[in-house]
Amino acid sequence: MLEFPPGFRFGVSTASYQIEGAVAEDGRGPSIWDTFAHTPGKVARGETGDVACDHYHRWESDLDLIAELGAGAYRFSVAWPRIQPTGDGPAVSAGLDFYDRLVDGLLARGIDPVATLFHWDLPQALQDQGGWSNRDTAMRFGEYAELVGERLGDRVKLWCTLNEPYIHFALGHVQGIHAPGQTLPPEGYPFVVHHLLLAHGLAVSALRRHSRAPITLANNYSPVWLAGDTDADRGAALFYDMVQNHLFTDPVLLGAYPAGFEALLAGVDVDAVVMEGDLDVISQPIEALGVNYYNPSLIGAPSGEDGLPFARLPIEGYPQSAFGWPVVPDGLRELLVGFKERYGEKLPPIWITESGTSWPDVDDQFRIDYISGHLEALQAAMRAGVEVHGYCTWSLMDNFEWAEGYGQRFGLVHVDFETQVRTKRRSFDWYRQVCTSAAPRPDLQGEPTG
Ligand code: PNW
Repeated sequence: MLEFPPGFRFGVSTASYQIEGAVAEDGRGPSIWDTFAHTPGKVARGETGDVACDHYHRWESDLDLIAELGAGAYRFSVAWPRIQPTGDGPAVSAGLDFYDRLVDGLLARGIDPVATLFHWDLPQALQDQGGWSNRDTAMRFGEYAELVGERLGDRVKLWCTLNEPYIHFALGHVQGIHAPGQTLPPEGYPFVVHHLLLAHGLAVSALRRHSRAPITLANNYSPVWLAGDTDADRGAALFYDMVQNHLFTDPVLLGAYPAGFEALLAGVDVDAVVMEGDLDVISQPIEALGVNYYNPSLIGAPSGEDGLPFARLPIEGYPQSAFGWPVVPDGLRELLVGFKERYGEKLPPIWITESGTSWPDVDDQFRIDYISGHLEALQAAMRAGVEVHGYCTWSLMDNFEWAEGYGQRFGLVHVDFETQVRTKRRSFDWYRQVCTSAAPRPDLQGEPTG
């Protein structure tokens, strides 16, 4: 059986736009995901997050489900446009009230609130002013973090500033398949990357003023496998590893961009992007590193067709999720051990902030095997000396899976999107045993610094 050290948290993750619905209630402004989902051709079957899981109205019974699971932590995200409809100015109190009730509801059920400040739902008004291409957006994010910190800083037990800045950058600003749907020219890339990182740093400063809870960012990581042994293959794999695994991590943990960042500068003068003092803001100490892991990447020399400097090749010989993603639990061990080697003493304790799979059935042995395999890999990493403090599976319930709409089901709980009926999958009952067998939990810190 699986054994984890005392204090280890098992939990579940969700994100605001994917579950809340109620997109025009209580003063919420439009986000880039509202705009994108309502643009024909962007999301499968034209689906949107307008209603999603209707969690905004059903939060109490959803929290009861998390309590029934015996989870020790719940990672949710705060919708920036509920707090500041246009991304600046004073907070809408009804918006903060919603998360205030949610946090109290979690604490009342003995569940640690883990709050993410940005899970991709940027206020549309900020996008209209350039979004992450505009340095001001990072400044606005710092102010938003201050507002959330002020209200929730005494009770949140772990903060995540940004969710997956790499995916937001690559899918949203390079490939255009996520909001804001941009395919920027290469000289635009460094600005988006740097402003996201700066936003993280400014949010750390703001949260510190109101909370003693550990702070992290949650990146999507993928161990890189080499598809061939030519120099072109190796070069492509090194580049890919740099952008996905180190670009949004080295500046935070080491205070410097990784070697290879020059390749991304595309002729842009680095001083036009990185201002004096920025890397100090970005590299403030954080107490945890959030890891979202789904699968490895098999990388080879570019095919030339899509203009990318690498090719992502299909990984054969492993089970595949309904999404077509290969299931490679040992990739999690490989990734974490690699991080320990690269960052050494500078690697803070790890939180697995997402790990899960898309599988439609309610009788879902597939998801049970997925999670149990990944927990075993996590233990192997821990035996190899990696310090890990928590594991949150993605996701509590089926939800709006971005460009896939409601077509991919990542939940421990099945959702009927016609009726909003929640049905626990077999994996829910299995994961409950994992959660409830966890050793007693000493308190995480979460009091204000005053
Ligand atoms: C993450 N990819 O997104 C997100 O944090 C979640 O909101 C999402 O529901 C979950 O993983 C499952 O997809 C990703 O193409 C989206 O590699 C796309 C990719 C990875 C992660």
